[in-house]
This record gives sequence, structure tokens and C-alpha cells, in this order.
Amino acid sequence: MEPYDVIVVGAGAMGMSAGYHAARSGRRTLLIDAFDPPHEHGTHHGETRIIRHAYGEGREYTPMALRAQALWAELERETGRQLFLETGFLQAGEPGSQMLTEMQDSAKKHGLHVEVLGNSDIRKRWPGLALPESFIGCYEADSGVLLSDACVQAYRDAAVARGAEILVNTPVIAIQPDAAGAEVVTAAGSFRARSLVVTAGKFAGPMLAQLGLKRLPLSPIRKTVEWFMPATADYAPDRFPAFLFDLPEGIFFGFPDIGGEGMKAGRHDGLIRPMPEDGVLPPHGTFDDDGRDCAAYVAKYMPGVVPEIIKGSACTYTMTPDEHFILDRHPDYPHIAVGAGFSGHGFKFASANGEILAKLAAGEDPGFDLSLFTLRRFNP
Ligand code: PYC
Repeated sequence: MEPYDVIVVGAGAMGMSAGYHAARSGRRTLLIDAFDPPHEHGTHHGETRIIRHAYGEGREYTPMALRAQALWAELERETGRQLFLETGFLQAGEPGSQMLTEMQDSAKKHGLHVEVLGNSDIRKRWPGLALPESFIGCYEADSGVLLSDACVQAYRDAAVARGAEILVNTPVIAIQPDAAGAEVVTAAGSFRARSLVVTAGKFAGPMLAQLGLKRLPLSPIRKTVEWFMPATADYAPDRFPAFLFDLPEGIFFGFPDIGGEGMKAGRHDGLIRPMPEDGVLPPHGTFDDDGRDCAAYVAKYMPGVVPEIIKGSACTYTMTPDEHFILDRHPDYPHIAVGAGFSGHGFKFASANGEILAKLAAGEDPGFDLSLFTLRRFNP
């Protein structure tokens, strides 16, 4: 059989997008996933993710965030589905904190509009928040919320409509690369392609070790998010933003109450529980402290929300030590593109990262400066 132009190993958010972009460029594309995406075993479930542009984790991300926003809008047009809610995004913390400073510098460098607000302005505008007196906030009005499971489903449908094939519930057993391509061995048979995109999420470490990248410090950890019911209308999506707050207790993020289903929140830092060896995610509620920090956060800082967990979900972050992504070509097999280590802040970029990975695998210029995301920083 004629080889595929590209096989995507791991069709979560990043891989599904890469498969879509490869198929859209006319490449014969096969996507392979161990589950049936969208699913609850990786990093895209739980309904919502934040998208923001002026970026507290590094101004280098901003061009990718803007491209990502444009590509999500294209996907909405192509599929006729709503994937983005423009709720605005509020980041808050102590004045001078690294994330706020970087967010403001990033806005300045890229000409983005970010409003800087004192605590009394924050309280006036969002009565549902009671942040520490000394806090300031940076508000970006054209950012907001991605409907994450719906995004993955939309990319899947659009990829298939453009001719991509998808093999689900099919774990990859081995990858055998060579100078002309690679053989991907699965329980459903072996498949050959001229190029590969490897976006294996929490399985990326062992999979990339098979490809000779043995020293990648990729650590999958288990995280949780929880939903809480508001007692007032202050948290509706037309009057409450997505948020990220750097509080004395930790970094907390959350969303407005979308569709009356409750307000989702999570703790971004801390509570590090390594993934079990078998990669099976223990469900929410497995541990006594699941959601405890988040409920305490709600009780203290969101006066109109009942601090009782109505629903919870466990998910995975695959961390790198510097919390920056890996987006690169394999040093020995340049036709293999690697996307890994999204460190809990990658979803928003999936549309752009998929385009970048499809271009890397095809030997094209990815169109972005990827020097922050190299493999060689860990695998010199
Ligand atoms: O928007 O990058 C993000 C984020 C951080 C924590 C949860 N979401």
C-alpha cells in the first residue's frame, strides 16, 4: 500500500488539529488514538478552556495565541458550530508580580489592548469577586472561553470531511523510524508514512524515548477541576470573565457559569500527583483532598458562589521543568514533528500548534519563532 503522507500519533487537541491542517493542505493523513476523541483520558475534556492573548507566561506566545484565535474562528465558520465565547479574561495579582508584568509587556510589544484595574474598579465591575485589597487586574475584553470538547469534535469532523482517516481505540505499540519515513505498529496492523506528528500527551515520554529521545523531562501529573453553583446572577457569561489569579494560597483559574451548569474553577499550581505507571487517571473523588483548595478559594474570594462542589473532574497536565512546550522536529528524523509538554496551558494554542506541527512534519517553515520550544534544551 502507498504510504500515507503523514500519520498523527495521538489525536487529542493538538494531534486532531495537526491532522486537520495536514488534510487541509492536501496530504494523505491518518490519525491514530488510543481512545475515541473527544474523550476523558487526556487534557481536552471538562467542557471549557481559557484563551487569552497578552501572555503572562511569556510574550513569545502572543503571536501564536493570535493565530490560534483566528484559526478557532475559521473552524467555527467551517463547521457552523460555536466554539468560542467572548467573555473577556481577567488576570489579577500583586502589582509587580511576574505574570502581570509580563502580560502588560506582552500587550505593549504586540499592540494589544489590556485594561489595568485597581481593586476597587475590579469590585465595582465584578461584584462577584472579593480579591485582596492590594491586588490589581489586567483585563483583556476580546479573550474568553473555548468549548474544548466541542473544539476537538469539530476538528475531527472537519479533518474527516477533508479526507483524513482516523483509527480510534488503537494504542500504538511501536514506531520504527528510518530515513524515508516511519512504520507505526498498532494492534490493528502496521502503517507507513513519509512523515509523522507525535502528539501523545501523557504517553509522550515513553513514546519519544522509543524514538531515541531518552532524556526528555516530561512529567504527567493529575489535576482536578470543580464546579460550584452561584447564588447570584453575577457569574453569568455576559457579565463575568474567565480568570487567572495569583493568590497567596496558589494560582487559581476559572470560568463564568455557562448554561447554568455551575462555575468551574481549578488550582493551576501545587497539588502535584504523579500519574500512575499504567497512565490510568484516577477519577475525581479518589483522594480526600480532591477539590479542597478550590472550595476554600471559592469560599474566600467568590462571595456569591456556594462553596460546595457539585461536580468534579480529573485531568492530566504533562509538565516540562520550565513549563514551556516542546514544538520541534526530531533531531535525527526531521520528518518527525514533536508536540509535547503543554504544561497545563496548551489547549488554547491547539489550533495554531496543529498548523505548526503539520508544517514541521512536511518540511515547511512553521511561520513562528519556535526557539523557546526546542527539544535540544532538554536533549542537547
Ligand atoms: O489559560 O493557560 C490557561 C490556564 C492556566 C490554568 C488553567 N488554564
